[in-house]
Amino acid sequence: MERVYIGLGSNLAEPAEQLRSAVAALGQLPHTRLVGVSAFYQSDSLLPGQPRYTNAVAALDTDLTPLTLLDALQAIENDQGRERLERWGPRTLDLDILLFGDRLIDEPRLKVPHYQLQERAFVLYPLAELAPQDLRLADGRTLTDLLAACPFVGLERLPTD
Ligand code: PH2
Ligand code: MG
Ligand code: MG
Repeated sequence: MERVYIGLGSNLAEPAEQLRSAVAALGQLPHTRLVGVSAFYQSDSLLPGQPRYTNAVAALDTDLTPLTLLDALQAIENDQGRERLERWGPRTLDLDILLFGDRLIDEPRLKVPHYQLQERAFVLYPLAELAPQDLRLADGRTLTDLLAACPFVGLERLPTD
């Protein structure tokens, strides 16, 4: 089994509900165990003029291959009404593979680590709730280093229930 971190995001159609449904679906994936889910965080979209996003991170242990997991995540996105009209358009559900063990993956369909992991507070702070602070990326930087370079600005951590 390998530890995988998934970024969840939604800015359409009751985002928190979308994330809760997605977490339930992640818990049903074959050959996979859902290990943890962060709190939900709200923030403005990186692209102006879109509704605010709700984001979270989930930790999985899986025996699936990266591309099989990607297929399964895209099936969950589609089940929850994801329409792929424009790159970076608003979406009911976005499931991104952030980290897959310590693998570096550079395939047309999948790049891991996720390319903007380092700069995105809405990824790093929920990730830090689940991952060890000494988690190290391929460039040698730890999660602690990344957090220090990425202030907790514009994020609202929602109360957990
Ligand atoms: N995802 C995007 C574009 N902008 N902004 C926030 N706050 N959260 C996201 O997940 C997000 C975004 C495209 O994937
Ligand atoms: Mg994304
Ligand atoms: Mg995506």
